[in-house]
Parts: sequence; C-alpha cells; structure tokens
Amino acid sequence: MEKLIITAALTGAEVTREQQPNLPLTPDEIAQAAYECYEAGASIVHVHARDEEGKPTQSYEVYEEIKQKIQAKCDIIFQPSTGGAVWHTPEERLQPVELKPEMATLSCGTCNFGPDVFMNSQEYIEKFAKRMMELGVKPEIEIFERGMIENAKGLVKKGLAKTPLHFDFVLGVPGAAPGTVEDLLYMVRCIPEGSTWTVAGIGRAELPLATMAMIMGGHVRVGFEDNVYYGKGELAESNAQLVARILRIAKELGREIATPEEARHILGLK
Ligand code: KMH
Ligand code: ZN
Repeated sequence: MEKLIITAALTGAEVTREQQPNLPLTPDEIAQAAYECYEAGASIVHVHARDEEGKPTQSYEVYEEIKQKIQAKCDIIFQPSTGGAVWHTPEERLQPVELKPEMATLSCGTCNFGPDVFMNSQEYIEKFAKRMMELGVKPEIEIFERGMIENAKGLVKKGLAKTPLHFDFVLGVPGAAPGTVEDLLYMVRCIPEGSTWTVAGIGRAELPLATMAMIMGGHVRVGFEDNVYYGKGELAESNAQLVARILRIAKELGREIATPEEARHILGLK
C-alpha cells in the first residue's frame, strides 16, 4: 500500500476561539501550528487565512505571508483554500492560487453548509480549474456530495484538469453528505481508477473515517477546521495532537507515513 499522506487542516473559516481556544489565527500562529504538525507526521498543510480581527480573508498578501513563514520552518506542502468562507466572492477565493502553490483546493459543486449555502457554479468551477492549470497548481478536488465527482470528471473531459485526480471527501458537513463508512465506500467506488483520495470527516466522523481510509489505502485529513475535539466533550490541545494520533494508529495498522517529498511523488507534484 502507498505510504499515508496526512493533511493538517489548521484553522478553517468557520471555527472560532470560543469553540477552540488554541485555534491558530495569525500568520505566525498558523506557521507554528504547521511546523508542529509537520514534526508530528503531516506532509500537507491546508490553510485558511484570517485577518487582524481573526475573520476569514482570502487576501493574497496574508496567504503570501503565511506561505513564507511556513516555508522558513519546513518543507511541508502548502495547500491554500479556494473555498474560503461562504460569503467570499469567487474572485476573492481565487487569490491564493496566484501564489502558485503546489496545490490548492477546488470545490466541485454547490451544497448546503449548515445554515448557509456553499456556492460553486459550473462557471466558477471551470474558471478556478483553468487558472490552476495555467499556473501549474494541482487541485485537491473537494467533494461534499456524490454529484460533485461527476463535475470533476467533466473538468477532465473539457481539458481543465489532468488525471490522475486527487480527491478529498469532506463528509459530515450539516446539509451535505453524512460522515458514515457507507458514504465513504460509495464515494471511493465512484472516482476514476488511478485517482488518489483523502478523507476529512467532520466532527465525530473524523476519527472513524480516518481509520477506515488508512485501511482502504486512502489518505487522511485531520485538524481544527474539521474537528476541535480529541474525545467526547474533550477539546483537542492542538492540531499536532490530532496528527500524532493518526500517526500512532497508522503504525498499529502497518501503514507507513509519507514525508512531504514522498507525498509530492505520490501526488505527482513537481
Ligand atoms: N469553508 C468552507 C465554506 C476549502 O477549503 O476549499 C469551504 C472550505 C473548502 O473550507
Ligand atoms: Zn478548507
């Protein structure tokens, strides 16, 4: 089986300090959290930027500062979000792609997102994909619902994405696909052969789906963006604590961990 790629999703756009007192918000805090996750075994860091008030921002400059600060500490793969927050415009969301990161997320459809709607029209999915291709940025295709996989396949047909695709199944968002083992199995069956995939289980779905993915040969995403708890009613101390637990389970299951260089090879990054 391929070595395991662990992604740390450090901050997200929705989580607050009230929910998780140790949520990294400033570029320095995000870079430090990325480094701790790298030390704990993560090879990709999924980043959402926040402004000086701690609100989500898709500012090119803030992402640039975060990228530089992370790269000064370690060679973890920097993966900015193009999902941003539900209220960001598509133009705002696309800004971090101009930094030419090795990867960036690409949500492939619209869904309910708690009380909100996460809007990804066909027009903008294609615009995002086209710009990523022009700049040599590998998309991590975010799948919140089954139909989004078909949209991703459509990008390949239109020459807007290259195979093998890399998917992230984000399961358990209220209003979208639930975080069950059955949902994960079904999604994995539907992606093109030769694709790579990871799973981000939301809330209490994080650990069971991560364990399932390790057994199935997929990869794993954990972190405060998806889940702020370590156990029932017990807040996690840090993103790195969540990464370290995955590393321990992977070792027990006989799954070796990919370094960032090995992850680059598995994902076909330059
Ligand atoms: N914050 C969500 C609305 C991504 O990072 O690409 C979208 C999101 C997806 O988090
Ligand atoms: Zn995200």
